[in-house]
Amino acid sequence: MVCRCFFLTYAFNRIRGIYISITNGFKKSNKSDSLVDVIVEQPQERIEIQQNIYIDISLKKYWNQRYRYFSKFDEGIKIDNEGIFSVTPECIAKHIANICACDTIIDPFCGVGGNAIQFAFTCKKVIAIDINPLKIEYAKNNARIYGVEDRITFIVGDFFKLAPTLKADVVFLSPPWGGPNYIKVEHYDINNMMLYSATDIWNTARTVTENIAFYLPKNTNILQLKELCEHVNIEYNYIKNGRRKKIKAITAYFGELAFDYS
Ligand code: MGP
Ligand code: SAH
Repeated sequence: MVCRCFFLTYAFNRIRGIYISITNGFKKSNKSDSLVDVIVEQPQERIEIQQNIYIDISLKKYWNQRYRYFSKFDEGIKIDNEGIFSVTPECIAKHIANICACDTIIDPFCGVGGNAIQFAFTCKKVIAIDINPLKIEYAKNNARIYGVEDRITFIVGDFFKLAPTLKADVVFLSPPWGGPNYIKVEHYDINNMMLYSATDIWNTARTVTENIAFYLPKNTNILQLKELCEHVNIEYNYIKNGRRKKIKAITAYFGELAFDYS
């Protein structure tokens, strides 16, 4: 007989601004005569961003950098787990926005808006797309805090499906890299380690324009970028902390962006 024992408890305690929630995971019992799935309680501490918005405590190193991501963080920025480990630091987003300045730019993986907000200061029109409606809700909120909500067209959708309907001068690509573990390999394979292969993303973007900026892991296998297109300019994106410089990511520029960039 297969019996399934299912119990779920949810405890919620407040300890000095940090909340503790109890999430559940399955553990198979080692009884040979029956298959019993027991839910094991695994305490997961969470950090409260705003009322009812939390991120996992395991992402604390990103939380500690929140003002790097959004200098106006305390004015009501909304962000989630994926948002906080993926957002482009504000000074890097500003820099990329200056290089990508144009009439119409598309940010097809906009997340919580780190790049889209900065594009709104340098481009006439910004189209910000994300497949996750919550990201678009947060990106809109965050754009409002920076006073640029009205200058961005937000779309919930799948970039690969929307691409044939899009027109723009520049496409900026900041896709999911597979989470914080991207750094565990020496040479990050952009065709096999991301949710979508870089070649697929790049080929889709090229149906819109040749002017592409691609934000990628700092350990990216550079040869793979050259395989996408011989003419590419690769920029290392550093952040200064006092006298120390720390590399955060790379940006590859293609098309006229590669010619313009010096
Ligand atoms: P990181 O290397 O994971 O963390 O991310 P940290 O603490 O800045 O680096 P450390 O070396 O000091 O430990 C660096 C930056 O890469 C983040 O701020 C994001 O801008 C970007 N980034 C990281 N991830 C996991 C993603 C991702 O999945 N997608 C995108 N688009 N950007 C990411
Ligand atoms: N540059 C952003 C972070 C992007 S994170 C910032 O600075 O805030 C990558 C985003 O791509 C995630 O929010 C994820 O929801 C979105 N995404 C994943 N697949 C997608 C798809 N097929 N189409 C559009 N967005 C997608």
